[in-house]
Amino acid sequence: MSSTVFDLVIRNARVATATDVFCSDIGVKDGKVVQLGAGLNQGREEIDACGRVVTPGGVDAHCHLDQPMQAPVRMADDFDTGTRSAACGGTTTVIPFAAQAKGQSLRAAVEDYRQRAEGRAHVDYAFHMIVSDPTPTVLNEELPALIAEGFTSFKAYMTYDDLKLNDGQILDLLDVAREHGAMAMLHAENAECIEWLTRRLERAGKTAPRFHAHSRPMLVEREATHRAIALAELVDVPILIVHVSGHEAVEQIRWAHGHGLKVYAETCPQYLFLTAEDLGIDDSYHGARCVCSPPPRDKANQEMIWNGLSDGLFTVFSSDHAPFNFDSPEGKKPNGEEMPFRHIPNGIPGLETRMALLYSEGVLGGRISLNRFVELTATNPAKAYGLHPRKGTIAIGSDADLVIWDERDLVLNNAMLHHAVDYTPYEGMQLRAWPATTISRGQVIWNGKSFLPARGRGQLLSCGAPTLMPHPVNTPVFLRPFSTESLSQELS
Ligand code: DUC
Ligand code: ZN
Ligand code: ZN
Repeated sequence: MSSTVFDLVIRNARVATATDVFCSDIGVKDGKVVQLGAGLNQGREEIDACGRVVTPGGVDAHCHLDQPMQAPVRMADDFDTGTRSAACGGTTTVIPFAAQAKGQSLRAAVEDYRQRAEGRAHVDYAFHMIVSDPTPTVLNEELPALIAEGFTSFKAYMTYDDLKLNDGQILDLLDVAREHGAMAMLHAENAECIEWLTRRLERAGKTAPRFHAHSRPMLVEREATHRAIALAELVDVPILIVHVSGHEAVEQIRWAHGHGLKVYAETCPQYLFLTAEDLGIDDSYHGARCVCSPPPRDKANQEMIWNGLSDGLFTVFSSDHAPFNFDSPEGKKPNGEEMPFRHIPNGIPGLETRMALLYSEGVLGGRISLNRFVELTATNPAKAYGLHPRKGTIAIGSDADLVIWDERDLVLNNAMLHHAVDYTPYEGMQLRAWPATTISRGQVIWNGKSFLPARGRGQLLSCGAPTLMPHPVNTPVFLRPFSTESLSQELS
């Protein structure tokens, strides 16, 4: 290797992986990391990291880009603006959702989504599927074939009228995940409870944005989380519960871990940095900006989520970027009209801010280690969705997807962001770090000041089987209510 001419050498890096922090140069050739060590040969291009932290590029395993919506609602970010924004925030792999509409073939949904991405992305991407219509053809033919082709994860919804599945349908899907080695992601909120509460609120004239949070209390998330865990136990398959918002769902996941069940969990910045008060303390419409599901909770629950990040409960930290403009005919306040909360598009932008928020408050705030930051934002999402070790780490042979971190004070505002959304929910927040450089497969695409477009360079990644280790049983193992082992025998 001593005669290698590198395309790029990053000198004097403080390299952080999920397990180590060490000082090294990083030699890059043909888009891959090919050498780590001191005093590497000259590269065609050189960057001096000056002792700054270098992490793997972020893997945002839960974001929504250009996902078809019911007219007139439309997502503000497509693969161009979404991946531009990701890159400027230190994320070099995104995994958005190819969503099946009811009555549509799953294959057609994936093909449509492939075309939406084609030639537009600045960073690499993979797709999860959203299965909303698990017909026999989907279960027996399309899904197994798509998993074999490298689409190895799917999301099932327990709420939203146009997406939700009943327990039997979820069991069928989990069975396919087990048989074919896919990762099943569950959106856990009880649809019936939400509808019942929503109607009551509407009858009382309580339709302002803040009542969105009243319609989805933690109980509805707790119940559905418990049910999702039970369904997965019945089928004996790992699941990943997405966007966990507070302590009631956390307790269910701790319970599952205590019983040795393979339940992984994801949380998102909105559950650390927003509360239900951001949806409004009075009936003003400003809070529509922060309407997302599950809704943000309160300060005490933020602490519970921080605890889960630091003690290993959570496996993945994603943005759940769901980009709707506030003031636009296609957004939250269409043509200036204030909508009842039921009709406000659910979701907030967060692709660009995910990494810096966690680095600032988590790492520099002393709540999590640098290793845990890397694990949550890059390594584990890559493992969960079969992209590791190509993505999510800094190792010989992995893609040279890298972030050099600038530890400096800054005030977040929407004007500095690169998404196509007209607001950020984190406007005015003090941050303590931002990516100085983002490198995607050896190419600098963000230099701390300017975005260097690489439209169409992002590749569709083929995912393998999940490679996450089972969650450590770190709470006492209780007596199991029944033996999954004997159940699996009955099922096989
Ligand atoms: N909730 C979701 O389930 N998806 C997109 C955004 C949101 O708020
Ligand atoms: Zn969801
Ligand atoms: Zn989502």
